[in-house]
Amino acid sequence: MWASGTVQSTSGEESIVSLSNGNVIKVCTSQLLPANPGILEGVNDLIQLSYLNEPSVLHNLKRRYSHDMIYSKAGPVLIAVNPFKDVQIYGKDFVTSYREKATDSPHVFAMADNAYNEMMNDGLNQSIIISGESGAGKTETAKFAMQYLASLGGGYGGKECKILRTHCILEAFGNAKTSRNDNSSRFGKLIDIHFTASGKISGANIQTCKHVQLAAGERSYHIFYQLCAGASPALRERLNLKMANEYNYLVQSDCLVINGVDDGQKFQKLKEAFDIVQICKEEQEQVFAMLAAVLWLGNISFQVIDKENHVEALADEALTSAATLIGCAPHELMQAISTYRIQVGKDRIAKKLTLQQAIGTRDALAKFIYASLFDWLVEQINKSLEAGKKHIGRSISILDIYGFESLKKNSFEQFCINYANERLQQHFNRHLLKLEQEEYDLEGIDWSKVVFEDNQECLDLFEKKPLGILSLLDEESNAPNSTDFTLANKLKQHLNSNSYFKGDRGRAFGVLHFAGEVHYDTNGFLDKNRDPLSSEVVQLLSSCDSQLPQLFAKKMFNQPLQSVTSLDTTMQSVALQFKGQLFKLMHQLESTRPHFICCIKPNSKQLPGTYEEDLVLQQLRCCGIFEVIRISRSGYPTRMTHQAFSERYGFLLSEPIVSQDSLSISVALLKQFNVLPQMYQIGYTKLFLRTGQISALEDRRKQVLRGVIEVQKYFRGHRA
Ligand code: AOV
Ligand code: MG
Repeated sequence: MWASGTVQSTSGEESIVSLSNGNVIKVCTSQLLPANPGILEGVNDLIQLSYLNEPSVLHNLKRRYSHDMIYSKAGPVLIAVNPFKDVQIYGKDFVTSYREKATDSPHVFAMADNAYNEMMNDGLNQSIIISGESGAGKTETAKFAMQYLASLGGGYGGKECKILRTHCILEAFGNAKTSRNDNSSRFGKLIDIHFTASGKISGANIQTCKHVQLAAGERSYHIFYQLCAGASPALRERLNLKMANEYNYLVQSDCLVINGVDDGQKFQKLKEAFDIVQICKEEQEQVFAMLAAVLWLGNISFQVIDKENHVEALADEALTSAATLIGCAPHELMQAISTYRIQVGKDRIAKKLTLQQAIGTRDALAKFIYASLFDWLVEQINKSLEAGKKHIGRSISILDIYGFESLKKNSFEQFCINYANERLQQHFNRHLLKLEQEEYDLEGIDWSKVVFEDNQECLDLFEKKPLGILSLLDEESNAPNSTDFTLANKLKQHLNSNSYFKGDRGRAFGVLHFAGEVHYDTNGFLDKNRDPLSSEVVQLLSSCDSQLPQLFAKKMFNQPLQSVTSLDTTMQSVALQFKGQLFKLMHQLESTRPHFICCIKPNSKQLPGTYEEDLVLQQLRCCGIFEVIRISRSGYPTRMTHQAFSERYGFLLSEPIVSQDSLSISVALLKQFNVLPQMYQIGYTKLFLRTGQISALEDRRKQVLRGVIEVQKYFRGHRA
C-alpha cells in the first residue's frame, strides 16, 4: 500500500524517490505523504506524531507491535493490537508499577488505573468500553482490566477472586468457536464492579445481552464438549451421557476439539468455579442434567405417520433420556413436541405437527432450556457477588459485547450483532467527538472545528418507526403468509431511498455500517425473529418434577407478552428483546464517564507476529481513530472547573494574591508553574489544559501532601 523512501528530485508533477529497499521509482508528487522524523519512531501516543497521515499511524503501530508493545494511545483512546501469543506484561510487577505510576507506557492497566482514580477523586461512576471486530481481543482485554481492578480493590481474596473466576463459567456457557475466533463471545456483557467509599471492592453485578444463535455448521458452546470430555464415570452414568460425537447437535460441525484446548481439564476448572460462586453440588448436578437433556433432545427423531406429513416422535433412547433428565414421562415429552392444541369452541383439540414443525418445536425447546439455564447461572453468580441489593456507592462498568461481523454469508445473528455495534459506535462518537466539540463551544474556547461522521442516519435505518428495518421485520413476522421474500421486498419498497440501505437481488439486502458494507440474506429472519416456543412445551416444563425446568417455565409465563406467532405462542419478538436489552445497557452507560479501548486484529489467521496493513487500516478507519487523533491534537484533554482546580492546587501558591476567587487563583497557579500560554485556555467555567500539563502540578501536590503526612506522623509518634 505504502512504502517509505527519500525524495531525490522533484520536477513538476513527478518525483524520483529512492525506496528503503534500494529501488528508485517515479511517482506522482501529489501522492507523496511526509514521513515523521526518526526521533518519533514508535511513539506512545499517536497524537505526538508531527505528520498525521494514515501510513504514519500504521507504521508507528507496526513498529510498536514488532517490539511486543501492543498498546498505544490515540489521545484519550487506548489502542490494543492483539498479539495472539502470551506477552509477559500482566504480572504482579506490572500491576505494581502502574499503580505506583512508575511507567507511562500505555497499557490496559493504566486505563483501569485512570478510571479507578477518577472514580475515587470525582465520585463519578466510570465505564470501560471495549470495541473491536470479532477476534480483536475484547474479552481478553476486559479480563485484564478486571484483574487490575480486583488487585486494587483488595488483593485476590474473597470477592475479587470470585469475580475473576466467573469468566470461566460465562465463557463455557456463552462462548463458542467460530470461523473468526476460537473463543468467540456469543453474548454481550456489562460487568459492574462496585466499590466502597474507601475504594475496596464491595460486590459486582453482571448483565447480559441475548445470546445470538450459532451459525449452521459451527461448533456449539464450549460447555457441551467440556461436559462430554470431563464428566466422571459416575456422572456419565447418572446422565446417560455419551461422547460428543454421538450427539446430533455437536456433530453438525466437524470440529469436536480445538487445537491447544483441553476440554476435560476445563470442565474441572468449571466445577471449581461453581464451588467458588456457591452453586452447590446438587445444583451443579441439575445444571449438568439440563445440558445432557439438551443434547438428547437433539437426537430425538420423528416418524411420518400419514400422507399430510404429520409426525410422531420415536420412542427411543433419546426420547427416554431427555424426558428423564427434565423430569417428565416420555409420552408427555413426545406429546409436547409432536402436537399443538387449537381452540375449537370451548375445547382445545390436539393436532399433529408436520415434520418441519416438530423439528422446530424440539429445537426451540432445547434452545429455551439452554438460554434459561444461562440466565439462571448469571443470576446465581450475581447473588454470590452480593449485588442483589441496590448499590448506591461507586462503580466501574466494563462492557464487552460481540464484535462486528461481516462474513461471506450474513444472517439474522450478524444483523443483531452489527446493529449492537452500530449503537456502541454512536456512544463512542457522541462522547469523544460531539461532546468534546460542544463543550469547547459552550466554554467559548477557540479551536478549529473537526468534521466527523455521525452514524445517526444508519441507526435511524434500523430504529425509525414505523419505517425502519426493525419495525418492518416485526410487522412482517406477524403478518400471515409472510416469507423471507416478502420481507426482503417490503424492506426494499420502503427503504430504497435511504442512502445507508442497499436493495439487493432476491432475498438479500445490504446496510452501510460504520465498519463497512454488509449484505444480509433474509433466509430464516422471520423464524429466528419469532423464535416460536409452543405453549405445549412451556406447559410441559412447568409440570416437570425437576426444579430448574419449573423455574424456567415460571419465568416464561411472567414475561411481557406481545407478538403472536403462528404456533400459538405469545412472546416478544427476538429483535425487540435484543433492542430492549441493548438499550438498557446503553442507558446505564450514559450516566458514567467512559474510557474507550479499541481492539485491533492484526491478521485474520489468529497468528502472532503477522501485521496486515490493509486490515489494520480498515479497522482504524472504522473506529474513527483518525478523527479522534485530530481532535485530541487540536484539543485540550484535561479540563477542570476553576473552582475544582483552585481547590485542588490552591494551597501550592507560594505568594498570597489579592482577589481570592477561583479564577484568579487558577491564573496565579498557571503563572507560578510556568504553564505556557499555548498549553492552556481559560473557558467561562473551566480551565482547559493540553496533554501532560497536569502532571507537574500533581507531582508537586503529592510531594507537599506527603510532607504534611510525614509531619503528622512525627507529632503523633511523639505524643504517644
Ligand atoms: P473478541 O472478544 O474481541 O472476539 P478475544 O478477546 O476472544 O476476542 O480474543 C481472541 C483471541 O486472541 C484470544 O483467545 C487470545 O488467544 C488472543 N488474545 C487477545 N488478546 C490477547 C492478549 N492481550 N494477550 C494474548 N492473547 C490475546 V468476539 O467475542 O469473537 O467479538 O465475538
Ligand atoms: Mg469476546
